[in-house]
Amino acid sequence: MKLSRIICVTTFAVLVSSLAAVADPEIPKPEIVKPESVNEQAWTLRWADEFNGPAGSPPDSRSWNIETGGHGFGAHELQTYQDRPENLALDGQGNLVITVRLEDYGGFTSARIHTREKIEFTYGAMEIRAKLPAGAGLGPAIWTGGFGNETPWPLCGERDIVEVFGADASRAVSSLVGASKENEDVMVGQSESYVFPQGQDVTGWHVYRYEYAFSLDDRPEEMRFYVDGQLYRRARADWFPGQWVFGKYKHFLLLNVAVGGDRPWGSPTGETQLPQQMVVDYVRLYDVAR
Ligand SMILES: [Ca+2]
Repeated sequence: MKLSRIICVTTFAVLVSSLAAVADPEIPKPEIVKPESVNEQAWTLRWADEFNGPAGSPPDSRSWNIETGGHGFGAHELQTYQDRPENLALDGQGNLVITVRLEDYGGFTSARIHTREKIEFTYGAMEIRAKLPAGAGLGPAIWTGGFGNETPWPLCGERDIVEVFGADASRAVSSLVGASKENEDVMVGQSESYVFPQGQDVTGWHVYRYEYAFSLDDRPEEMRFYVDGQLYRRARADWFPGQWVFGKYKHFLLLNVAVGGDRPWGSPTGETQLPQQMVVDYVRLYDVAR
């Protein structure tokens, strides 16, 4: 589809993407090995949504809030979030589907849902099985935030369990976002990528898992990120360039597909295929024992 009217935004997005993954070379990088402290028996299922329900129905309102509107989130994002089945619905086969569309009037529509004040957590694990869209300007995200409660972003922290940066379907990107140690209004982010094996990419079914475990004996608290059971990232306060605020504030889960804006996924181009879908088989939240 021809999207020439918005291509002028591209240079802006490229500039921002170069700032997106701020990694301090002085911070030691951990070895990627399964830590001894992981005790699979310590995780207990607290909540899950398997997305079983009639085709066309919305996600369960006992767990989910549907956010609508098109205000750009302070970054000139292009999509208008909708609550209609064309953008957000169960498929009747056990999946939640978010569909991003280019409408006849020239605007993009999509959906964004979250569990604020319904399902909240600090420590624990989140596991999601999903297929994600990819394409220039598309920013599918499965993430947690604490904003809208008492503490503003970025001080409340943000954990991007998986995002896709536009057309790069070969990588699943996780990011931790917090505030600078010097200024709580300044955002500091740290991103790492899982690179899929040959022949796979984010558009296929994959299991994304995030764990946040308490400190144990002499080991500090730690986060771990997995794709299809492969541990590819560990994160600790000592390795994070900003304030490590993640144990302080309640977070909720968000699922959305953004389009464009001053973001690492860039802007849509003539190559961007639409409509596309984020399909989620399940989300499962586990508590961890101290
Ligand atoms: Ca399911």
